[in-house]
Amino acid sequence: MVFWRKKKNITEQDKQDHDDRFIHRPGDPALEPSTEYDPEIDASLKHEIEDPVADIDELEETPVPEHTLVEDAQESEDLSDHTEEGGWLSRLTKGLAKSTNKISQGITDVLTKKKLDQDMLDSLEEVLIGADLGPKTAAALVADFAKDRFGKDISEEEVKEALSGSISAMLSPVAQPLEITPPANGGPYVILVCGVNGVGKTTTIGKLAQHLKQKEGRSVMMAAGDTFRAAAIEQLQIWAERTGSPLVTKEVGADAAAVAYEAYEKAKEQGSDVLLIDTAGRLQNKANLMAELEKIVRVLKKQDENLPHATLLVLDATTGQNAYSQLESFKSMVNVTGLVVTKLDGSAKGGVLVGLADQFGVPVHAIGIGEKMEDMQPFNADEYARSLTGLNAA
Ligand SMILES: Nc1nc2c(ncn2[C@@H]2O[C@H](COP(=O)(O)OP(=O)(O)O)[C@@H](O)[C@H]2O)c(=O)[nH]1
Ligand SMILES: [Mg+2]
Repeated sequence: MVFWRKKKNITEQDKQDHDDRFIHRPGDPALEPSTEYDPEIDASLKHEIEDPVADIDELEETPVPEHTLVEDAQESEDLSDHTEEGGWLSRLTKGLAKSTNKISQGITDVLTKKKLDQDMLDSLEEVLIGADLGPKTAAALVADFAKDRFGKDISEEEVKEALSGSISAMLSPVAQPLEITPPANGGPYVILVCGVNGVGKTTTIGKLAQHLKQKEGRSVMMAAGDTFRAAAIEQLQIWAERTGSPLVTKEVGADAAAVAYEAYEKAKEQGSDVLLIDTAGRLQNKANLMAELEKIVRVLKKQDENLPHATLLVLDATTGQNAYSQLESFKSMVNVTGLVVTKLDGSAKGGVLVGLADQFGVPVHAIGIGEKMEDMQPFNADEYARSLTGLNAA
């Protein structure tokens, strides 16, 4: 028997006790989240369970572990589309405005002469590099553009159309929506969400849950695998309540792999369609982060070797070139199956997505253009390319 099933009839008092312990109550100083990283506290709290698999077996003999399940998380907030007039496309275009302006203005500045010459091509390449597409991708796009046009008359519109077409062709192979397929072995479809601190993992989980529930009619459970700070758990709790998704948490400093394990068992028991697992991105160094992620994956695989079904890496577009090294780094730690690129609204670095697509070929499932629940959409190559090059007027 699995350990958390030991206590079958969880009473209201049990729930209250758990809540009192783990849920942040504003005004209770003891529960105020610490924003400082304290290695001593970390060392004392983290990785208490060295080998989670062995310990999980041991736990079968122990009383109910400390975890909170927000059952049937209250009525979810209004999940209707808050999209303002004009819908997603105009919001995408608005969100990408900074990136678009950079590229658009660059193209205007480049077209000083009528006929396309080498100077103009060099300047165009610089514009694209400046828009964070990366030197390799910029060179490829410019070469593609120059092919049949060198020495010929050229207009601004033509440059935009041509670039948009080439960019769209680069993006098309990676523009793959996240497809949830019911696992052959039963249980929930498990999605592990990773990325460095602050990129938007927790927010993305909230947006994903909303999308899966509202647009696809699926039931979702969440797991608070970022056990590093109380605030991280509370933040996910807010998203759980907002989207009406049950959430499995443990105390701050608990083993993230144990959270994932419990959540999987719980999701299976409750018949949830999808389990979204949040993770920490702030561990002191790459070795610790890698150890934690590997442990989560190892524990999940003990349950079913196909777990996790998807491993999403969240990348923050505002970090520009840094996103490339983050992808490389995470690819060496986990089997990244897809990307979500966030904060495209806040930066002029929207081109980073084109470079990532061109150089890594990892599927891009969705993009984030704001902090709200509805500010995420599946990634569409053509829409993105046209917005980026200024062809979709705001
Ligand atoms: N402008 C903007 N902000 C975002 C987006 N996604 C997340 N954020 C914000 O980025 C900050 C960090 O997000 P969070 O989900 O806590 O990141 P985590 O540390 O990776 O879990 C929060 O203030 C979010 O509201 C986005 O697409 N656009
Ligand atoms: Mg987080």
